[in-house]
Amino acid sequence: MSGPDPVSGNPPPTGRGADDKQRQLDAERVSADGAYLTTQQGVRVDHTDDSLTVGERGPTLLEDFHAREKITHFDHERIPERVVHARGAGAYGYFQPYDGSLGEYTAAEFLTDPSLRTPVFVRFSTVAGSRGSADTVRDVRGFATKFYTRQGNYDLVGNNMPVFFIHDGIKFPDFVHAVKPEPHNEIPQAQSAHDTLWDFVSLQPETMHMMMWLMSDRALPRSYRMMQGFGVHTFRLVDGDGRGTFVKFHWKPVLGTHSLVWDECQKVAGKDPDYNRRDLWDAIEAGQFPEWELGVQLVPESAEFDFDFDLLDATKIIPEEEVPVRPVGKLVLNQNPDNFFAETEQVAFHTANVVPGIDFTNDPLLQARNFSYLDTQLIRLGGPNFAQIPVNRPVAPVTNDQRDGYHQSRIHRGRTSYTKNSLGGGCPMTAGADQGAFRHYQEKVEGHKIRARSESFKDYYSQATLFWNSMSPWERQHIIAAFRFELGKVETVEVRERAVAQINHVDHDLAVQVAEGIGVPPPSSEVRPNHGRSSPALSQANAVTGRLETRRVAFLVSDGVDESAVRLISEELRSRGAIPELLAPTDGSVRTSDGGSIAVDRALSTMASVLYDAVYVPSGEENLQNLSSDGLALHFVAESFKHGKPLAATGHGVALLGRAGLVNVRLANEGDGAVTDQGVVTDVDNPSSPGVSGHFVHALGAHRHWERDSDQVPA
Ligand code: HDE
Repeated sequence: MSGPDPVSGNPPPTGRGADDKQRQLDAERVSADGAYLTTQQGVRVDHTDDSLTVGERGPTLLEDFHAREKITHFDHERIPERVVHARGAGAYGYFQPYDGSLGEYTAAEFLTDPSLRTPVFVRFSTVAGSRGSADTVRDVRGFATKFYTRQGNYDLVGNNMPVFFIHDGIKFPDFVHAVKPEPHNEIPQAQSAHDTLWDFVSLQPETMHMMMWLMSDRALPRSYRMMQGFGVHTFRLVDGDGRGTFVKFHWKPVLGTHSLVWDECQKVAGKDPDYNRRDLWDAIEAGQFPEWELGVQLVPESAEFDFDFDLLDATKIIPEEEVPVRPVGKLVLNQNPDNFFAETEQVAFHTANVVPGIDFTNDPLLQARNFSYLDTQLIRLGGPNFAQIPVNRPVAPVTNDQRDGYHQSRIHRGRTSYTKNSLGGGCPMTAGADQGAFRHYQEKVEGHKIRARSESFKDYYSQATLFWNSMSPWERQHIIAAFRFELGKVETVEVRERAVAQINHVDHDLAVQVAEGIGVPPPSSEVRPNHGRSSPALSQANAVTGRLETRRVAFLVSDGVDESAVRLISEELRSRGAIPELLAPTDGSVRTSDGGSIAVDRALSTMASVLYDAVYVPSGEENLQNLSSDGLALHFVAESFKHGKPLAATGHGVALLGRAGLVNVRLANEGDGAVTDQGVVTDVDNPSSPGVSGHFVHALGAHRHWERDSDQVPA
């Protein structure tokens, strides 16, 4: 791609060399196309399969520099994985503000100049699992963005939940030790459902708000592209005159916020452990670029104490109904990395990477993070020069007197590496605010040195109750089921009981239902009356957008399928950006009812319903006979139904839904045209029913259909 946009002057949106960062990376990108195999010293190699030995059966010689170098390099290929957020996936893109309106609050150019497209790298992650763990575990997701701004790198290192488990970073090692696999046997991997986590939780009531989020569907995102992001802490915007405004950052996905169900997640973890990683990669490769809107909640400093919680407490949200989220710009991810290790593994985010116009608050969790990230990266990336790794390098010029150390790759010229100097002409010079220097926000603070937490942090339950009150009926059912699952895996009865006692502070009815599911005595009475307040913005039921882009729809086909039905529905879905795939008992092609043939995308045995958003069974008498005797096809339909997914069937295909054991749902009969009930769309009379495609599109746009009562469906 080349040439700026003639109207905006912006670089083209995607492709090599598309922006300052990509141009910088291009200089580092290498390829083996047409090249000879060489040693690290550039010497060409003629043979790399046999070591240099004495005779054909003799010992290997020490002088075989090629073999030694090859093996030695291999021996050193691993670096420590991240102590948390070890498993992740990343992509490049850009951020662009909508207008200059934030200029009133911040000097940060990338947030206020609508003509600027700032290059970014974003890494999504799970928290507890190790690098090779599955994507679809119950966990928080990291959402870390590095903005390569012209004023230096700014990192917004957020999560997909707006609160955190603890108030103060000093407890972070305790929390992480509790949630990670237990130390004696390193079990369980990437799971919170075990004794040590719940032991910790039951003894640290400040975790309860976050535990509500963790037990909700937010912990099971359908896609990284369909989850919100949050900066979590209250940060500070600072204008050109040094005036501050409190700010909370939000990312809202354009495709809506959607989740999987727990049973599905567990199955996906086996069928495709790379589910979320693959989804991100495939969408970008297909040109369906993920997008989020950046929003801010702004609070004037004069209003710092107007809330019934402390703005410095990261276990609290500012309800959107109290302070609306103001949309300020768009994030687009449009390029996959070339090399996972070089880019996604070596990227180093740090909350203290700020640019003029953005500053910290005294949130004790944030303060600890400002220490931790650089510290951990010194060991993870092997020394103090990791900012020179291509993915980490700013596009802003870097000049300072920091020298030497492992992996120094720059050649600093000149005699001086100190400030002040005269021999180097006084360079590099310090800048004033007029030359774009970062000036720390001048906050007046005073107090005694103490180890104590302010009383204003100590309401542990009100917002946990707010979250519970804001959930739709189906979201509540999922939360109850999650608590029952997690605590049902806890072996120590006292820990189960203590956890239920904590839940009783959130809501009595919830605690009773959890207790009944895990065989401990339900709490006899309410300890805190439910305040009855709710925040509709917290419910995912209110985050449905009706958009179909990138939704995967399985078509169950076999010999004798009605081709016109397949074509009609697949064209309708494709026109809306969804992805139809034909699954058949074997790969290759199937014979159609009119004697033609259509290509199959995948064999049924290589896929599963849990890897699709919806399923369609087309007409064809022989197709129905084939699929009715195929356990995989019947299971596919039943499982899709159980997981609330939209289903469609036309002509003979409708009978397959009945045979798969769908219950409490109305299927079309002879003579009643297109019928839709609880996201199941059928038409017996018209194999290529336009009515079906319209209803199906609608059902798919709703994501899932939780109104179904499908507990009896065996899948
Ligand atoms: Fe992190 N966190 N964290 N964290 N965190 C790390 O940094 C830490 C916290 C988050 O994709 C580590 O380079 C402390 C909150 C993300 O590379 C480490 C505390 C939030 C990522 C670290 C927190 C996060 C990390 C591990 C409590 C959401 C992955 C390796 C004070 C707002 C970034 C590394 C990536 C990674 C420390 C709490 C988000 C050890 C001490 C709150 C998204 O430095």
